[in-house]
Amino acid sequence: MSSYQDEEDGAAFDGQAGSFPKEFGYGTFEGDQDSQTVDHKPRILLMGLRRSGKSSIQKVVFHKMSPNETLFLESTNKIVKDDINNSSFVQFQIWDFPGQIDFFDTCFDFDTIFGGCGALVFVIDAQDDYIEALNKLNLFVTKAFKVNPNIKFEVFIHKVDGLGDDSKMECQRDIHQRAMDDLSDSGYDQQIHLSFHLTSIYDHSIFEAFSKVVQKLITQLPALENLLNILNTNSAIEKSFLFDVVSKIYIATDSTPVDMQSYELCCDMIDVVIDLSSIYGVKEEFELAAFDEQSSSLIKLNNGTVLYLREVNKFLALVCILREDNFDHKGLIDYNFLCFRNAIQQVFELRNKNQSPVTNSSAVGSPVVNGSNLIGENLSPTSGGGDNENNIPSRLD
Ligand SMILES: Nc1nc2c(ncn2[C@@H]2O[C@H](COP(=O)(O)OP(=O)(O)OP(=O)(O)O)[C@@H](O)[C@H]2O)c(=O)[nH]1
Ligand SMILES: [Mg+2]
Repeated sequence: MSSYQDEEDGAAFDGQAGSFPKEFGYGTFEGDQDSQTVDHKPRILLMGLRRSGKSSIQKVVFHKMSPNETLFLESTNKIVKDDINNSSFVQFQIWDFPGQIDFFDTCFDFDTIFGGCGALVFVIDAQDDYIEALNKLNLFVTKAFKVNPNIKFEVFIHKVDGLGDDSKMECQRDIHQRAMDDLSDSGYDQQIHLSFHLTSIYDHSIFEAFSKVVQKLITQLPALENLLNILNTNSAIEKSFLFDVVSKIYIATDSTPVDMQSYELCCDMIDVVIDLSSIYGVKEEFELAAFDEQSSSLIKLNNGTVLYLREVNKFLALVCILREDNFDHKGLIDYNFLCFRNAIQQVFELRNKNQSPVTNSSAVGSPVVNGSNLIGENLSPTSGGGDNENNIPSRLD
C-alpha cells in the first residue's frame, strides 16, 4: 500500500526454515541506512509459536489483507521488519518473528532485539493446545524483561472466532491463571505485567487490541485524550475516536469506556467513506486521495444516533457518536472541531520540535509523559472566542 512505507526487509538469513545459522544476528540490517533513520522508533515484536497467526495479524491490520487470504500465507522463516510510518503519532516498526525461533539454539542478540522494543505481543492460538505456548511466553517475557524492563507485554489469545462465548472466557481465565503461575514460579509476578486480549482476524477484535498496544507507545496519549474529553463535553458528543484511517486502529478516545459495537460502527463508517470517495471522488493516482481535507461524513442511524466523521490530517480522522437531537447545533460542533484540530496540530508541532533520537528512545516503552501539562502549557486552542479555559465554547442550549 502506498500509504505505508512497506519495508519488508528481513534479517540476513539464508538457512532453511527451522534452522538458524549460527551467526544469526542483526548486523546486516542494523547497519542499513534505513535502519539508522528508523532505529529510534518504538518496536513492536510479534512472537508466538508456529501458525499461531502472527503474520496474519500484521497483514490484516496493516496491509488490508482479507482474513481469508491469510490461509495462503507461508510460514515466516526470517524476521520480517515492517515500518509503519503514518502520521507522526503512529510511527513504529513491527517485527514479525518466525514461530520456530529458538532462543537457546541461536546467537540471538537479546540486547539488540529487546533493547529498543516498546511492546512484545505474544500470540497464542486458542484453538490449539497452549501449554507449549505458555512455556515460551514465560521464557520470552522473563528474558525480555531482564534486558528492558520498560517493555509492555501483551498476550493475544488468538483465533477465538472458533470458540463459543463461554469457552472464550474459560480459555482466557485458564491462560491468565497459568501464565501468572508460571511468572510467580520464576519470581517475576510482582514485576512483569501481562495484558490479555481475546482476538480474531475475522472481526474487529484484532484492531481493537492493536489499538491498545499502539496507544501505549504514543507518548502524547494523555494530551489527546484530554482534548477529546474537552471536545465531547462542549459539543454534547457521547463518544469520539481519533482514527488512523489506513489501519482503522484508534490512536485515542475519550475517557468513557469503549464498547465494541460503537467501535465497529466507526470502523464501518470509515470504510464507507473511503469506498464512496474512491468511487465518486476525484481520481488521482495517490491512493489516499479518497481521504483529504474535504473528507467529512454524516450517517444517521434509525435509533436516533448520528455518526459524524471529519478529517483531522492526512492520516487521522475524528469519528464521533452523538444523539440526533444534539446534532441541531452542527455549527457549534464544527467550530469546536476546528479548535480541536488546531490543538492536535499544536501537539504535532511540539512533538516535532522535541523530536530527536535521544528523546525518542527514552520514550520507548515509557509511554506516559505529562500530557496534561502539555495541554496546560502549550496546547490550549487559542483561536476564536469562548469563555472556558480551552476556548472551546460550550454547547448552546
Ligand atoms: N480461525 C482463525 N484462523 C486464523 C486467525 N489468524 C490466523 N489464522 C490462520 O492461522 C494460520 C497461520 O497463520 P500465520 O499468520 O501464517 O501464522 P504465523 O504465526 O505467522 O506462523 P509462522 O510464520 O509459521 O510462525 C493461517 O492459516 C491463518 O489463516 C484467526 O483469528 N482465526
Ligand atoms: Mg508468520
